[in-house]
Amino acid sequence: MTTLADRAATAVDGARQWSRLMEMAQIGSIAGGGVNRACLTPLDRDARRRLMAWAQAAGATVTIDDAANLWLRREGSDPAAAPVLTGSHMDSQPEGGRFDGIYGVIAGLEVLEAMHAAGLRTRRAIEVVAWTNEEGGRFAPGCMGSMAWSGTRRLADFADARDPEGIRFEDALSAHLAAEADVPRRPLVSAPRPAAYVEAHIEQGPLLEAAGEDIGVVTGIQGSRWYTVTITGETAHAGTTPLKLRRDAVQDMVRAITALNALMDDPTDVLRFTVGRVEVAPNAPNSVANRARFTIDFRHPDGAVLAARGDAVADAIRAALRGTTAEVQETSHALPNVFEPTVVDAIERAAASLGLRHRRMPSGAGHDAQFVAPLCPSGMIFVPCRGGISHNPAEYASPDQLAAGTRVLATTLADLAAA
Ligand code: HGY
Ligand code: MN
Ligand code: MN
Repeated sequence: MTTLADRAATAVDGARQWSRLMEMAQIGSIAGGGVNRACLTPLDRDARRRLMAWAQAAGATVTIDDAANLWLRREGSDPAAAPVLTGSHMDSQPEGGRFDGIYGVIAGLEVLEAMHAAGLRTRRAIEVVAWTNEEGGRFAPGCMGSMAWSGTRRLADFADARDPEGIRFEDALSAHLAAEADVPRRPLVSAPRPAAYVEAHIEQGPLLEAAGEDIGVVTGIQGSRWYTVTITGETAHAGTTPLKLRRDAVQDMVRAITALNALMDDPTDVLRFTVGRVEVAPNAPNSVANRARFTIDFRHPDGAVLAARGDAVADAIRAALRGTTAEVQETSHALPNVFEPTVVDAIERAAASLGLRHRRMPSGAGHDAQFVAPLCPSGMIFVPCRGGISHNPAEYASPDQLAAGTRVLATTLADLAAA
């Protein structure tokens, strides 16, 4: 006897999903086959409008909340029951790929579409969410939409975050909400909270492909701490000022990063330490820099390491400086999380029922799921991506790999929405 979950998985149309992903990939496309689609931009709004139209044609209702999180809802037979939630993000890195984030949103839409086409009605409503600013590539930190929705941080905490052009997050958000004023609004904190959350995502690492497996059943997400460091010195003439009199912000930034490399040294190569953004002022070849600003992205699966080394960042920087001063601002701090068994087990059952090769594995990348997990049973489904490449235009997953992930998602959501 085929169950509703079986019928939902069977109704998933991999070609339709691929076609939509390729259509989304045209919005902000860049050389090398990738995308540059930053949050709260006209490109982001173009992609969202396309998603809204597809969702409405599939019988879903569309709303947005005060953080511009975008919600697609398929009603269940029991209006009083808490919904089951899926989704991911639509924003990309500046030199991002065609699948990071957007796959999880399109996969959620595909499940709604499959259920609509097959005339399937689950007890619980199913909602698909596109979280605002997961990447943090424009405004740091990332995951602002899911952190504001879950109450991890107040939306107001992000107001003064600025993008590389100096635009404030609050101003970009206000302009975006005005541009989407025709879309029905829902409260940022909506009741009831979801019964469960499942996010489909490319692995962004090499393990599944190397093992010849189809599905990653994600057990948890490593912790991360982000900082913005501003070093202030004094600008001076490059030709006349003796080095011993200089307060050179660039030279001290180099000294600070060298000290951080020593602090973050890990012979086992488990720890992740990245300086990905550097800004210099006055940024002229023949003026000594009076300001150097850089970001730190530090990650580790062990909360004790994350605390010990993360708490030593500011002192390590200040001890390295020669004549400048440093402001060290921690912009986000996410503890390592372990997903509780409810959703993890459901994903594993779904992968097994579809005859897919699967493994349990942690996530090295951060995801909105880590901020949803404290509110409801959560989990993630990984699909392999070529060479583990991500945050790179060469990012790739095949139509069949993505369809397999979406069939696992459909089965899992149907299972959870019947519970
Ligand atoms: O940075 C991350 O881990 C995510 O891909 N935004
Ligand atoms: Mn992502
Ligand atoms: Mn990403």
